[in-house]
Amino acid sequence: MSVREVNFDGLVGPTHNYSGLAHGNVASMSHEGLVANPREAALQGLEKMKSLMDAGYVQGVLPPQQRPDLGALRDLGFAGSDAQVLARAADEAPQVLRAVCSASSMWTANAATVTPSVDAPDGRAHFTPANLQSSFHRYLEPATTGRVLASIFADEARFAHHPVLPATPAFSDEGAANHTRLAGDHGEPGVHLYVYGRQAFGGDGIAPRRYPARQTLEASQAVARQHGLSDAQTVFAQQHPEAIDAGVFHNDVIAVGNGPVLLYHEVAFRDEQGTLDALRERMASPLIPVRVPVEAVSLDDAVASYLFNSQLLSNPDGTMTLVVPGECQEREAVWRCLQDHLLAGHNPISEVVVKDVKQSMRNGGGPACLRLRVALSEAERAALSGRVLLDDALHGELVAWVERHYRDRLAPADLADPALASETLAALDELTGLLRLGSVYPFQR
Ligand code: SUG
Repeated sequence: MSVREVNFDGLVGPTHNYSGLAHGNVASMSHEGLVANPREAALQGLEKMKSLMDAGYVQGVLPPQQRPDLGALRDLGFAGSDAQVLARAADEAPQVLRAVCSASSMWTANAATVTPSVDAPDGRAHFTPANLQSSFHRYLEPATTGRVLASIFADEARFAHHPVLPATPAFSDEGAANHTRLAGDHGEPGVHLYVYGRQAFGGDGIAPRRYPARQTLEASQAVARQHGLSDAQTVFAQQHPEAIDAGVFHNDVIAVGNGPVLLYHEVAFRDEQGTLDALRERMASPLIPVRVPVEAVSLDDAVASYLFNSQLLSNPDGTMTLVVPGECQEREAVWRCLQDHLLAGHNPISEVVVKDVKQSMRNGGGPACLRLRVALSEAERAALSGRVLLDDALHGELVAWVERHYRDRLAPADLADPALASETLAALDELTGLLRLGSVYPFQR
């Protein structure tokens, strides 16, 4: 087991709040204006990381971003001191202020798409930060994401970093949330399943009508091309438009795969059979599809519970553990499906672990959204820069750091408070020291 999957969770930032910024994300839209608890959000995330580390999985951590993004406000013409910039934005463009305060970088499944070294022709692991151009608040992330990834995966002999795709609708890219690598084992060559919501150029025009499709075929193809993947290693499948219109804004809200297992809802793919056939044709090991039919879990239940936004983790004995959000316990059909269909079925899933990530869930981010998976060999893990692999000491220091710096109450009206901006900068400055990341933030440069 020299190659292991490392889950890099995003640390929730001090400005975590509910601003209703994500059109098509039912949870974000319905929780707009709620008072958030950034401290609890960060501690829930750290508790998930710690418990997975304690269970023997390799756990990494990625830092939050600098918010409020005062640079973005200045680019948009707000001038003066930091306090004046914030006050003017709050007065003249409250929606813009909310966007530049979002802690959305916590959902690191959208940070980048990663190809492990075993699949790349040059034997290096490849990274492309997602452009996240679908929404203004997330479009602000890739520049810092790129710097963070370059500072952690710094060894050029082992890691390759690609430019963000052109931030325009035709190349709309939301990263690993729409990408799944399937292989018999993490160290074996894998097949890459890219799921897109719409085709920008040509195609038959079938796309969602109600909510936006955030990933294009052209973006997925460009990422695969950057990483040097061949046709024999890739499958491009269209997400079912009905699913997007029901609130499935990323494929990871309706499917999750790991190793040879693909757990998916009947309405995940526009062409279910064609997708499975294409995977089977390419995979060296037999694919293990685990299909959840509509009769077992409706699309609405899938979206409300985030059953498929679970982490599917491989265990050394070949079994798998499914880490589900607490909301799965609250929906009877979903809980029954977990017990009767998944745990009792003929598949490697042998354990269900429930995690409380409610603060993130209210913005549409479940356990799987909170992590970026990177399969790394032992030598690659040893070559990481910074102090980003979790151990007891780092966990303890991060908990203390959160307790020292985070508020336990944040309403959208608090975002204009200049004290929040200075508190955040002080916290992040300390954090880069703790994680030994160097100067990754605009205010440090
Ligand atoms: O992009 N929510 C995020 C949630 C991302 C979840 N990620 C995955 N499925 N991989 C989004 O929709 C809401 C922020 C707000 O409303 O304040 C938000 O951006």
